[in-house]
Amino acid sequence: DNPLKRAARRVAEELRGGDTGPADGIPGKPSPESPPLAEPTDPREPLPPKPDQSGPATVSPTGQPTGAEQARVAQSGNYLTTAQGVRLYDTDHSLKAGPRGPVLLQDHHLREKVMHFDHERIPERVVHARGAAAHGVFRSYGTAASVTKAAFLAEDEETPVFVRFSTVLGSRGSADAVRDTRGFATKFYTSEGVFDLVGNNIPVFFIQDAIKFPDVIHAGKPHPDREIPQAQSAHDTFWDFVTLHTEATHHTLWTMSGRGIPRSYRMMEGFGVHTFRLVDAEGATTLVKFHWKPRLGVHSLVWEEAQIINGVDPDFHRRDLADAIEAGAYPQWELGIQTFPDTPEQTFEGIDLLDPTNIVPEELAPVQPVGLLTLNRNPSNYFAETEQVAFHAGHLVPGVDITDDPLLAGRLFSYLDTQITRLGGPNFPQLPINRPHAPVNDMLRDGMHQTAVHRGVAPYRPNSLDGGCPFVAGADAGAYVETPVRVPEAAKVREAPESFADHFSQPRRFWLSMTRVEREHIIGAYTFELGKCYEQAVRERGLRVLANIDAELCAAVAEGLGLPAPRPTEPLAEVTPSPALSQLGRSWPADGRVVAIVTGADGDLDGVRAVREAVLNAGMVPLVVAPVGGALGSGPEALTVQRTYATARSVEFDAVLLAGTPGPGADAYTARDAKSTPRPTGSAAVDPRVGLLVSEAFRHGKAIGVWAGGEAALAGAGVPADAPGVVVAGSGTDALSRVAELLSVHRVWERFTP
Ligand code: HDD
Repeated sequence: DNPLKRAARRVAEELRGGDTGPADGIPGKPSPESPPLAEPTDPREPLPPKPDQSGPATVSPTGQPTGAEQARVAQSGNYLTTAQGVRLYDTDHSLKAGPRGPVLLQDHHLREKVMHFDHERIPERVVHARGAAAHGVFRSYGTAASVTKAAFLAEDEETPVFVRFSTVLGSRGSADAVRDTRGFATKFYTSEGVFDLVGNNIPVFFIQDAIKFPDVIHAGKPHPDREIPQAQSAHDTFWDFVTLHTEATHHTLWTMSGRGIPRSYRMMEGFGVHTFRLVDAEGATTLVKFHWKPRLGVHSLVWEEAQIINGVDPDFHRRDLADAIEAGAYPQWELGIQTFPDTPEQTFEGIDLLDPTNIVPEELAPVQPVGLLTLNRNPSNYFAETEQVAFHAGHLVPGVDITDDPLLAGRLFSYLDTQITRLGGPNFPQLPINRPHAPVNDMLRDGMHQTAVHRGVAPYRPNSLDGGCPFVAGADAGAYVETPVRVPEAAKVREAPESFADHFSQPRRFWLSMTRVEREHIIGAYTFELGKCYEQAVRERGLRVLANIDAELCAAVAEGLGLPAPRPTEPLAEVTPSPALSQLGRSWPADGRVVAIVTGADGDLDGVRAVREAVLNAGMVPLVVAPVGGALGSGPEALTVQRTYATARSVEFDAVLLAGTPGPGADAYTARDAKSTPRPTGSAAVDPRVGLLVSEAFRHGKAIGVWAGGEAALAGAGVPADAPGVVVAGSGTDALSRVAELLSVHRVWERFTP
């Protein structure tokens, strides 16, 4: 008679396909005739990989098994076994002395199962813990062959790659759309060994010397006493550090701009940050900076949208990347290089190339395209690939060398070192995702998690017992030979060069290069972040830093904080703006953009069908939003409802189309809905959830198209039908064609500037 037991019995029965109760005619609810949900009893292999997970190479050019091939090691045969391959007849019950008796210690299956589970987690990355990744291919144009002998940059060379995007500050389970720098790390499995380009979506860094990395990260991570706030910089310790340590000013300004809240990983630039040295076959060298340029343009969220996303869909960027690849909308970036003569000063137009807080404006050194990256395959297993991939700034190939940037030097130590803790020992290069596609013969032996069975008796050189193998190569046989760069004669000191002391001219250039609307967003970001600090001294110091960038920026933020605007402590630099830094002013393909088609139960169904087709044909993603789930219409013409008024939220869409929307009393908004989303007073003309969707889309600068009576929803949401970017059309397809034009510039920017 225990009610809990009764409920459990009923659930179990339902799962087995027993009496499910009345179907109520609700689409999707199992009816008594539905097939039972019982477990299949025939043994079968694991499901085959989805199309996007079985893309190109499962075997590398040199015959090394990669990706899906690896599954064979742990998943062959049809029967459940122990880790030792012994078949099991039951994995649901511990071995007991009678059904009600004590569990026996001799249950080796229980102990193995729980022991393995207890150790399933590994330490998350100390920074960049949260990430999403994809496989792809890099095709080189050959344009860099004049400055480097690197094989992967030769003409038409195709190289498999694995790219991991990440946030920096948050833990592995934190949200995607936080204000932060994004990691953009690429592993090239080249024919000459692995090359990692471990970059960010911001071309400068917070610090000029790696010895300060623990300081900047301790300041940015949550406060050590309460471990809050998670995954964000809007707190006292972060602003305390970056305002005392003014070399962080340039990077901080970038994160306060739209770059800190990207719309999608697919719409971010990537940067190698440091200056690298390319080497050609004759040994001639060129200094370069690496850039990734996204085909879809660089686009951002707006702050309110980002905050809502973090609650509504914390996996926003991860989902967007995986969905796009699964749909075949493969994201692409061009790799480009800015080149500079390798002079002893290592400066270009007065800019110190060894200072990682500097950029070189593209107007002074254009970015020259050298190849195309296409991401075309989702990982098959998050842990095995995205989590276990190990990048290292020191994974270099012949033709790519480093410079004396002191930030880079420290990274060359840190990335190897961190893997020892994270991946449990020195053999992480043997993990499938980290394996080079070039032959490996390394004389490294033993250690934790050794999986190779090495042969021979002489893992040392010179030897005669293994016939002298392995041999060392010369440069002509592809050896990595360090460039014999002359080291300046100098005393050992803990000092930075004088040129590293300019902390404000580059931030000022960035600020002056922004359009009006971008500046307003930057002002909003500083006002929010400094406004979240409790310490008055930190806020005031924040304003003093801003005064050294620009008086207008400082005054606007000071006004928001209710504090006086200080005067600059040093004269403002004379700088020429770099229009290439702005995200506005061009148009881009709208591929993969998500368009909501909102309709009522009695909306224009033919119109919805036609516009849905048109959205698909334009390479975008249509999502039909209706009062409840299931289908609209019936028979073969029926349209599947992808979002309901209850599950849709504006932030998921780049544009909204309204095909007639139910007013008050329509079947959509039931008494039950009213209990969870009370109707706000004054908007009785429209379902409040549609009203919210439309008003948010409007506030966030998104294009809105209406037809067939959708105007009522505009009025109900308080959106004027003649506002910029609001299209009232005679048909859905007309509305779409105007909306698609608006999407190519990302947002209706006029809405942000009164
Ligand atoms: Fe770093 C991870 C990018 C400076 C120490 N870093 C890491 C990742 C990216 C970057 C994208 C994630 C890689 C992945 O997806 O697995 N880091 C940068 C950039 C920097 C930079 C662009 C400056 C230009 N990093 C930097 C310094 C240090 C580190 C100065 C230490 C002195 N970074 C690490 C690390 C991480 C890491 C602790 C954490 C997990 C890992 O390496 O594998 O070693």
